[in-house]
Amino acid sequence: MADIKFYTNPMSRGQIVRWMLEEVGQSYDTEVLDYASSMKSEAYAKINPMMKVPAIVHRGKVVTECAGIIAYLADAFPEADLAPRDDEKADYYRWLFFAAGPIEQAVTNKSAGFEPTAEKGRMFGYGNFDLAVNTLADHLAAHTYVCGDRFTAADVYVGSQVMWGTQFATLPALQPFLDYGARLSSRDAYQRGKQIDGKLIAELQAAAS
Ligand SMILES: N[C@@H](CCC(=O)N[C@@H](CS)C(=O)NCC(=O)O)C(=O)O
Repeated sequence: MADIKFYTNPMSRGQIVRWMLEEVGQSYDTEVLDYASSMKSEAYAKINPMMKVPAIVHRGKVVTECAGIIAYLADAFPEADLAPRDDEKADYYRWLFFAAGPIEQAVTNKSAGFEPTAEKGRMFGYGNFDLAVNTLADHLAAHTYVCGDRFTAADVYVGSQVMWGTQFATLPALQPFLDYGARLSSRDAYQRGKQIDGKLIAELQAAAS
């Protein structure tokens, strides 16, 4: 049994954590949960009372929230060299939280058909969709990775948001997003994660047909 237990569904944000687990290079056990049944079971509610995936358990501690899991794994396995160095911390925390807060909210609200009025924008952490999205795009246009020249764990989260968003058109296909996505998707760990989840998706589809 591996030290890390990973609860996921291959068609979920769990893909983000899968990529990070592959970057970290530690062994982990995967438990695939079904949206309608095992994710809503009493047993899983004890792990994540939100009854959502992903979640990990490591050394008896539960971590949920993709961005939280990614930052946790980067710290727990320093040998992977994905946690920020001192001079990277400002960018690392700033953009990790920006992607998990304002960007995620801007995208999900817009996808759900809701956009705050200009006046109400003051109440929303992201202000308005275009402002939040262009702020991130401007940073990525000027930097190879979130923290500059070096890939860090923040890129797993920010990159996932960007790649997912441009692929499903919930984010505009801005050139800085496309270029950044191309840099990240050529990583071996990203490709391995995709392959594992792709195989799991195929198995689930075969079992359902
Ligand atoms: N804030 C959470 C969001 C997790 C989340 O919404 N997961 C979705 C799948 S992508 C889920 O489990 N949905 C099932 C449900 O709510 O019933 C994170 O970042 O991990």
